[in-house]
Amino acid sequence: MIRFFCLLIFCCLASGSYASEADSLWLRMPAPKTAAEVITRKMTPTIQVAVAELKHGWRGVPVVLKVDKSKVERGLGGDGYWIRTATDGKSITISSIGDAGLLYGVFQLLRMQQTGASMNRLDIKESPSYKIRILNHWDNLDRTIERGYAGRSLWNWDELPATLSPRYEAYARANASIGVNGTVLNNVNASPEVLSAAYLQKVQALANVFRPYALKVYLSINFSSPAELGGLSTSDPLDKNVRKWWIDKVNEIYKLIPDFGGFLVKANSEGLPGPQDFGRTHADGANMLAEALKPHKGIVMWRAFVYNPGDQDRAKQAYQEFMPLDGQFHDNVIVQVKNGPIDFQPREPFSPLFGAMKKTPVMPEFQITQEYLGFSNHLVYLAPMWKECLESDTYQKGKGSTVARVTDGSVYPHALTAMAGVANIGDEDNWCGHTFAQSNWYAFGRLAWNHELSSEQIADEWLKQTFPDAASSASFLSATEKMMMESREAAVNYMMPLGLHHIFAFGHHYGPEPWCEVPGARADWLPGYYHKADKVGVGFDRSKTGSNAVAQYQSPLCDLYDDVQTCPENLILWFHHVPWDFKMKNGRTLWEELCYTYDKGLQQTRSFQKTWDAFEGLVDSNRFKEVQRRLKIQTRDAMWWKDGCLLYFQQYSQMPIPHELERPVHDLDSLKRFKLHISNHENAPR
Ligand code: BDP
Repeated sequence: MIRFFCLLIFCCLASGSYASEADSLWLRMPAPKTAAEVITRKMTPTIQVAVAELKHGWRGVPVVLKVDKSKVERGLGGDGYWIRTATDGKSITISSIGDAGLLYGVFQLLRMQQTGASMNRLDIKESPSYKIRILNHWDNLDRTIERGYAGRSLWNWDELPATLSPRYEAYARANASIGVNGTVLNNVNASPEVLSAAYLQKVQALANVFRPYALKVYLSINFSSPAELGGLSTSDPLDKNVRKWWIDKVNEIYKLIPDFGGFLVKANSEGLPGPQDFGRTHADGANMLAEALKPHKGIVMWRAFVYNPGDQDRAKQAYQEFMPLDGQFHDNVIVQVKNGPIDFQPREPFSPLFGAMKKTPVMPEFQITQEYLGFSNHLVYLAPMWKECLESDTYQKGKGSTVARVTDGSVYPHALTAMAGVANIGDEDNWCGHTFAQSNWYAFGRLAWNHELSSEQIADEWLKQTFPDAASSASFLSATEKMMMESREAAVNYMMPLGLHHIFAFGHHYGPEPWCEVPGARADWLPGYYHKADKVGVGFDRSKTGSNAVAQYQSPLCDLYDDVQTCPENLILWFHHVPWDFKMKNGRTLWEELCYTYDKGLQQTRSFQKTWDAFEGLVDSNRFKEVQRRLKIQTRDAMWWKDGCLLYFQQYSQMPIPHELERPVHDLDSLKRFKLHISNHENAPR
């Protein structure tokens, strides 16, 4: 039952759209026998959703939803909430200054119920680590998805705006449940057409569905849109007509979508147009857009993913291009920086731009879709990887200036803070391809909400909500959590241990091809550029005597990384060209360590299979078989990686694979002849 103290704005309750799709993912709440009692003074579309969620899933004392502008709530901000049990224990109040805060509070309460948290005397105040918690969809208008491995795009542009798939609302609900409050609908390699009048109508239809869930829509734009879509003779950001074109376009967007979030921009990167085409800077380009968006409170997320072919170290380029611009961006611009200096590799050091840009807000971009981590075939839980970056100390404002703290507004008091994740969502039934890939969507949202949550806690929450039946078994919970927690390091071990990076097959980034050579291809798109294997050793020398990328890090990191003896071993080949017989800390040679680590990765995938198989019967058979099938692929791939890389590097090291390790089962020549890819996986030589 719902009681309204005052005005009744909406008389019918939320859509009742809890179709089977919506009840999937981590939102498998058993319907209560009797609907919960919810008391609210105010009704808005967002509060209506909050009420419906409680009625759908809450089994407890009446809940009071209260928009409250008093001091505590003001301190928590519009998305923050306070959940507390009444002194007599007979009700729970969720209060916030904003409707969105109430919705997040409701989802928190439901999550606690689902995960068996203690409900005694609640007194929980939360506000998010980042103001903007945003998914970046790399979805094209033809419904293909760049680096997407879970089917086609959710957005059925042909049918929009007339037909609204129920999945749109289910998507918004899933995001709201983890605190994601923004979504960029289209690929950073953007087509100008997305800004056409026809597409904006479609975008408006999606924005209308998402709005009650406090999910704002943003778009990636193509910098040449004024010329390509608008027919102007130039897209020069300092040209008067170009600036007017953007102002008009932005006004047109806000007429349709009054709460439109803003633009994401990839410019002068990988061949895309940008301000440098006209002799202007990134700041000139970003500020032009920022000015158009400013009156509407819109923002610009300007990406720092830039590098040009040439002989200099690719890892240094973003820093070189962006540092001189620090302080030149308008205050509604935020620079979006990938976690590492190259490109979402299984392990990278953090990007040196974090903390170094002090006068400009900077936001981390993580990749949820597993472009470099086995697509949707490999079980790789990514929270530990993102935490590794967030917890890295940049030392830029003394000890403790972690990536998290230099981006969340605590070290530098920027009003604009954000975290982006490149989505792994498609139209496949289970949304993400691999059931366990859903945990990465979940973990992204949870970390953007609270970057202090541990990876273990997030895994635990996700497992309990995703497998509510199986997770009541303590052994299922501890074994699958252990598997998740190990999985990222396992992937590093069987793909690119010790700081190796980018030794993937050309183009698709699935299998290993350290040998890959493509006549005429850009050097920095080929593995040899990164591993630099020769008779002496392997690895990229970025020390002072090499490319000197170490100099981009603040002391003491620059010295720590510079010295091969103090460089962390898990990054040693990132920063150094290391002789094959170099003595590692455990006494093995580099070559032996490489062999042991590849082998360890393979053994870890085998142990994942064992873990999972033990739970047959506990997990519903569809999901059980799907995960089982993918774990087999993962193990076969790990074997392929290990054999491919070790046999290839052995040509240079000329050293034996330690005899106690499993022997290779492939020949290098047969591996070289075959392109291991998701689409022809089944035909791979065994
Ligand atoms: C790389 C991807 C490419 C993206 C690019 C980007 O391979 O498809 O367009 O990043 O982030 O990782 O812009």
